[in-house]
Amino acid sequence: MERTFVMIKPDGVQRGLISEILGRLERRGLKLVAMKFMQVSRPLAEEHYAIHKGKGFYDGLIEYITSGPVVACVVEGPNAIALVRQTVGATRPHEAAPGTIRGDLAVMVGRNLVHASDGPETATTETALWFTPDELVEWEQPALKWIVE
Ligand code: IDP
Ligand code: MG
Repeated sequence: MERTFVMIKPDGVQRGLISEILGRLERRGLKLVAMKFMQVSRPLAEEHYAIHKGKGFYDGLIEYITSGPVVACVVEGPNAIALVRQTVGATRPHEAAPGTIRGDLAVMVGRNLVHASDGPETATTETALWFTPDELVEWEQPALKWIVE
């Protein structure tokens, strides 16, 4: 079973879209294994977005992510990484398909509501960056037998 890291960015929290965004992932059939509501420190934001350092939007991105609380999560499921990226939609909301979170709820790349790991490597490193191993909860979800064959 695959796991991926998801974060509702400060605009999602400020706009009251936590339940809307988490609800879409929950209803899709993904299993929550970790979640916390937190203010992101500058060092954490810089490490999380290290790959974008030096790009024109980097400073604004760090300001954005540290501007208010976020909801950090890990979700699990078959092909969870691809499923979540698909449900989140394209980076630029005007290119995101209707039915996706960004395609339905956002208009600008700099306020695109949610982060999701883009591959197995980032899913692993981002999960380890945002959560300690004991924050990942092992639990049984009987309804999963109706979702995962
Ligand atoms: P992703 O979030 O879809 O994986 P990335 O290309 O990894 O997209 O970019 C990370 C984040 O940086 C985006 O979600 C967005 O918040 C921000 N970002 C990317 N490109 C731009 C831009 O051109 N202007 C402003 N912000 C940007
Ligand atoms: Mg990315």
